[in-house]
Order: sequence, then C-alpha cells, then structure tokens
Amino acid sequence: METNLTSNKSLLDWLDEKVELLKPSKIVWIDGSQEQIEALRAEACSTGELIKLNEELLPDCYLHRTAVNDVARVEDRTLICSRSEKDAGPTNHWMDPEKAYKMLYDIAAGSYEGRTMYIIPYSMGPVGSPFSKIGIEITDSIYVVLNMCIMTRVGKKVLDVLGDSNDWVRGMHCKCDIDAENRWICQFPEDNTIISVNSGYGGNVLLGKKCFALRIASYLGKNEGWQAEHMLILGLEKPNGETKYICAAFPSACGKTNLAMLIPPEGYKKKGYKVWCVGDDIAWIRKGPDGRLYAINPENGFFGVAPGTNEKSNPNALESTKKGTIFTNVAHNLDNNTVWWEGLDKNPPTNAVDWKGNPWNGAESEEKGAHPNSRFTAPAVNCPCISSEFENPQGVPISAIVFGGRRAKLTPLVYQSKDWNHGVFVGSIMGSETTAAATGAVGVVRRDPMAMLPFCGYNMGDYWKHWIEIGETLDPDKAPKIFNVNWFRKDDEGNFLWPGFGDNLRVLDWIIDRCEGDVDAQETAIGYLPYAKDINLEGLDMTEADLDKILDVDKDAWEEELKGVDELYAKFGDTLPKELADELAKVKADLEK
Ligand code: SAT
Ligand code: MN
Repeated sequence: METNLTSNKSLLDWLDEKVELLKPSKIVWIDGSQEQIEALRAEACSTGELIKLNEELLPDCYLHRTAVNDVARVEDRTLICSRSEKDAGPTNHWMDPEKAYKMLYDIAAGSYEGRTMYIIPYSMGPVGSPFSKIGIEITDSIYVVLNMCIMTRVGKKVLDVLGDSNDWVRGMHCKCDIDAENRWICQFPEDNTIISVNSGYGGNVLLGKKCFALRIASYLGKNEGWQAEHMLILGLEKPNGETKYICAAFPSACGKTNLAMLIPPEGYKKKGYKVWCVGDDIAWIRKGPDGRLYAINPENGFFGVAPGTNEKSNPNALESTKKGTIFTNVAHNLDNNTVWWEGLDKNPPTNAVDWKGNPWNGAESEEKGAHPNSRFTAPAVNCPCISSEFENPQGVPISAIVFGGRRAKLTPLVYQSKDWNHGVFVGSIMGSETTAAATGAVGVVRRDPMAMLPFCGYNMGDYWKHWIEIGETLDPDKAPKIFNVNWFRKDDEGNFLWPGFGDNLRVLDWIIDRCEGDVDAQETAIGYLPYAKDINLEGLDMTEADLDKILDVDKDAWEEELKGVDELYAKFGDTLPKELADELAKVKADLEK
C-alpha cells in the first residue's frame, strides 16, 4: 500500500476490509494536487477512457463516452436499505440491509483485480464550514476521480479537517462489468454508507452528488435539524445593490442550471438587475443565529445537461465549459477536435463521432449526435456569474423557496402559498413530465414532491413532517415565502405560452416584491396569484390578456389533479402528516366555494 494520507483509525480499518474484498492490484490516495490530476488525465487518455480535446479552443477539456446501456440514473435499481422497510417509505425501493450487503459484496468481490483502487477524500461544502460533511469514495474509475475533483473539494486538506473523527460517509464504487442486470445503487442511511456497482454514469457513481448530498444528507438533516434539498440557489441583485436569495426545486433536466445562471432581459439589465449563481442543483439549508434560514451549495462544479445549452439559452453555462471540463456522451467533431450537441448551434459537424462512438455526419444523419442526457462537468469557478458568496462558510439568507415542474397544462405561471404549511403542501403535490435524466418513459406526468422523489433517503411522509417542524421553529416574519412556478405551459397546438429563460426574471422580480410586501395579489383556492398588470412585460411581444391565459385556476382540472394527490397521500397511511391532509381538505373546500 502506498503511504497513508491519514492515521484515522475508522477510515484505515474500513479500507483494510475493502482491500481484502476487492483485491486491487494498486492503491492510490487522491491528494488533490494538480500534478496528480495531470498524471491521471494522461493515463486515462492512454487507455482511451478520455479523449483530450483541442487545447487552444478547449484548454484542459476531455471527452468521455459511457457504455451505451449506462447513460442515466436507474431509479428502480436505486435502493434505500434502512433496517425497517417503513423507514424507506412507499416511494423508495427498499432492501433489507443484511441482504443488500451480501448481494453487493458478492457482486463486488475481487472486482478490482488488475485494477487500481483510488481513495478520494472529499468535502461537501467549503472545507471546514459548519454546514459541510466529509465523505470517502473508493473507485476503480479514473473518470470518477476526475469528475469528483471538479464536483467536490478533494484531497489531503479534507483529511486534515476529518482528523480522528468517525463522522464521514463511506462510499464504495465498483465498475465491475457495467452489467445492467447487476447494477445497483444502494444507500444505507443508518450506516452512513453508499455502495454502487456495475455503472460508470454520473449520478450513479459520483457518490458525493445525489447519493450523499441528497439521499444520505436528507436523513442526516432530519436527525440533526437541517435540510438537504434538490434546489438551485441564486442571488437577485436589485438596482439599489441589495441582493435577495432564492432557492428553487425542479426535477432533473427542467432548467435549474439555466435559471441559476439567468441573464436578465435587456430592460432589466439597463436598470442594473443582476443574477448571481450560488448553486444549480443542491442546497443544504439550516437556521442561522438571526433566526433566518441560510443555504450553502455543497458542490464545487456543475454536472449540467449539454443538449439545448447555447449562447442564447445559457451563455454562462456555455462559458463555464470552456476550460477544465469533462464532457460525457456528446458528439466529437473530428475537424477541430471539439464537441457538439443538439441545440448548441445550427451547424452540426459533418465529420464527427456520435455519443455511441460511431462515425456521424450531422448534416445527413437521422440519429442524434449527443445523448439527450449527455452532460458537462464544469468547475463552478469558471462561471462568469458565480456569486461572491459561493465559498461563504455561513451560506446565504433565503428570502423565497420556489417549487416548479414541467406542466403543459393546469399549473399557472406562478402562485404563492398562503403560509408555511400550505407551502409544504404545494411542494408535496408537485407533478412534472418526466425527462431523459432517468431511464424510463419521457413526457408522462408523475408526482415528484419537492423534486425529491428519487432522492429522499427516508420515508417521504417523515420528510414532509420534518419540513413542517422546521416551519414551527421559524418566526413567520423571518421564514422564506413559498411559491410555485411553471415555465412550460402550452397552448392546444403545443406552443409554449411563456418565453422562459432570461424572461423568467420577470417572475422572480414579482416573487421578491411579494417577499418585501411591495405588491398585491389575488387570493384563489390554490394560493395567491399575480394580477397580470404586476408582471413586467416591457420588451416582450405579449399582452396582459396573453398573460391572463397562464394565470388561471381551472376548477375542474384542479379537482381532477387533486384526485392524483389523494392517491399519492393514500400511500403514506399513518406517516402522512395531519397538517398536509388538512391543507388538502382546505384547498378542496375552497375550490367548491
Ligand atoms: O445524473 S445526476 O443525478 O447526477 C443528474 C440529475 O439527474 O439531476
Ligand atoms: Mn439534479
């Protein structure tokens, strides 16, 4: 074994066991140094695991292709292994921990033979922040190491903070044979442990992300009085220089990265509005000494969806990918050794290789060049609008929490909840049309409470209760106000009724005005809706009458929708908080009025 980077006994004992099980030929500690990263990049290029891209156009950037059967999260193979099935709840897949360990150890045994075991010490959150948590991931994939070095804070400094503590999340990743039939992503919340086998794709193997920062962390948060949420964090700077922070939860591939890096419309820009990105996917939230809620982004990079990202839709994300980025499953332009994806521009390369590794002519081929869930892994520091508070160990104070989904019909552009518990209800009934971020059918409405359906590490009924209890500890004047938005309403011909992208700032502007008590709203059964005149349409080819079409509450359609909520709630039995049953009854009664 090469020299240990720590004398932490709980860690060294755990590693001994894993070496015995996995039988690596070599062991490498990841120290976080630039020299080590360079050496690993070179090694991965020599085996074809990575392709080095044009150094002039895309310095320090690389391309990786996963196996064709391994391109998204696998929700039916993602398990919560709590001792009691009830603690995993009705929306998670569960397996008894003893049985799961046995199954996983059988699959993993000897799988590092002839391979190297990389030991990655990483911090979720700024190293040493009171919000932060430490994890160790072992992996046999250089791709995973290099992605973790972008997405998290990695290396010796993390072990120095850990010291002798036993408080760290155990993560074991084994590529094995990338066998889809034996692919499992297992969380053991009571043991602070994650085991992932037979995958090499993002959310399944970058264990700091969904597995730790959401599934394990949500469970830790429940026990320790804080929250781990699937939310972006952005700062909206007003012309007077004041910045208000918003957390927003949307399911995967619904535009969190775009919203987090939004460029204000021309008129707003002229007045001096700016948007600052603190995070694009995950927020860890806790109460600060002044009684307000504060959030940090535990990640250090963006694992964003490539298709559709372009100079117009998200110039800040595009700029973030111009150096030090790893691209996964996009097309490779052989003419200039760069990358391309659908929606980047209107000039697909003609001499290229598609995401599956086959020759591809973008001018003629019917096939896509990039997979719809192809990704970029880009360092947060590259982002032109990264917030000055990004590294703030105390986080940023939250004024508003926004829920949202992808709904062609029903849900209005924006509405505000009546109070905290009603806001928890609004989050709990979120529904969204499915996307390519997970395997399975795309475009069907499914309930996705708080955008946490695939990411809650325990019983979602208890999770809702935790939300309600957090609210009870907050002074109503200091609690964030809770909203719901829908950028995706369509007319009967399938055209979007709202321009989206930068123009979403018009809605955020109303949201902040509501938080400050600066604007009136109309009370409806589902919550407070804006008056059309109060959403600034300056510079848009849209009238107040157009806007009214997406600021409606269709009683019959909502009654139908609430039947879906009845079905969801019925699954929870006695773990459904009474407060939510009460909120549902109230909305139903108000719709009748
Ligand atoms: O694949 S990830 O889980 O990392 C990204 C996502 O689905 O949001
Ligand atoms: Mn996500």
